[in-house]
Amino acid sequence: MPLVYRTGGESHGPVLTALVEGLPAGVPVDPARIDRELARRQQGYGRGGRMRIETDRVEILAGVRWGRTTGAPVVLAVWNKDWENWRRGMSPDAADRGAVPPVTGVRPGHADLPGVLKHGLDDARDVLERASARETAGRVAAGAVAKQLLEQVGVAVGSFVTSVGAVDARWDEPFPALHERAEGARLRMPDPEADDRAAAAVAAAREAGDTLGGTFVCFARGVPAGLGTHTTAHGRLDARLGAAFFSIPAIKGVEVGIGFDAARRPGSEVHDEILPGGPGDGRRGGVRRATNRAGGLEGGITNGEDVWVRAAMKPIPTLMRPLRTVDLATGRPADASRERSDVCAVPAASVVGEAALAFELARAVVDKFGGDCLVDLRAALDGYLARIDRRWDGS
Ligand code: EPS
Repeated sequence: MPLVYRTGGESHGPVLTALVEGLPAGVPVDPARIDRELARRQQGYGRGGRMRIETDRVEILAGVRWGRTTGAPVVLAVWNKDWENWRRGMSPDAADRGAVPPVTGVRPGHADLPGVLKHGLDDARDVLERASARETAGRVAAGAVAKQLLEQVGVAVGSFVTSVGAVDARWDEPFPALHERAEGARLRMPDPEADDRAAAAVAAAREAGDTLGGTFVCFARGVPAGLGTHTTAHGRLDARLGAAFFSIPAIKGVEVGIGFDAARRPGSEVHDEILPGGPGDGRRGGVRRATNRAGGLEGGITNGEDVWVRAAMKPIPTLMRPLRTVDLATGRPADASRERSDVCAVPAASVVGEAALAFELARAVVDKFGGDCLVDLRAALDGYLARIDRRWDGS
């Protein structure tokens, strides 16, 4: 059974949910670990007032007993505190219709306009409540469970921010060190000087009623060679990662490894030379690479190097100094609607990206090594690693 997740819930509804299906039985699930990921998603300089209202915590409703998965679907809930202020505005009861005014100043860059056109609506709130990146709390909860599965097979996931607006960070060290430094930074930048300049840029954008996007890197270490496949279009792991990252709200670009930069260089400066390996290189099939520009993927298959993806987030479309739009109700020129929002959510997006990467890798692990129970999965992994590591000794 494939590992999949689905989310439900609105930004100002009672709850955000995630249902994770296809997890092997026996995976340790610690709710405190999920809460830690939810808290990381709430951080970052430039978040709006909502993050002061919410303290996201998971409630596990199904599929986990005495700290371990049972093999049944895992159902996760993150309750919205702000729901108290929206009981009638977001009520399912027809009697509450009209309790809050409709949103008609559709925002350029948001799902507002295409959403109302597509679904035949006249209030953009019916769209924005679901399009809101608040939904990513559910994804991060699901990703936190995937991370706990990955940990059981020796895979760790991290991230850091590489740019905010026009401010670029330096990131020329091993990924784990960059991740560690990002954890303490205001904008998850591993370069303290750039982090300061980025914070100043966010403050200036706020002052100007504007917003800022940026780029971030997500990586996974300890990934065994052989996840994904070259044999089908949909099974190529880079295709799956691309879809997963593009599904994060506001993501407009995704690169695997050096991505677009590879197109500018000759092959000799792109491809990662294969060298004899040493102790600890078993997950790479007993070899190692001189570089990792491919982002750990060749032919849609992991090669045992760190898998790394870089994504570009556009600036959030809710501007306090609004852009021009056409009012849905009148058809007349108007200012785009304004509501409480973030000036910059790139640090949060990088945490959401970790969840996306973790989930796709967990899915690929379950695809390859089996999803009924963790004991069988690990036995299959161990047997496989022994085989790829033994290739050179003739056995
Ligand atoms: C978000 C919660 C939202 C926004 C943001 C992400 O809270 P509210 O809309 O109540 O202020 O801060 O949503 C958007 C950027 C958006 O475009 O909708 C969250 O929990 O991440």
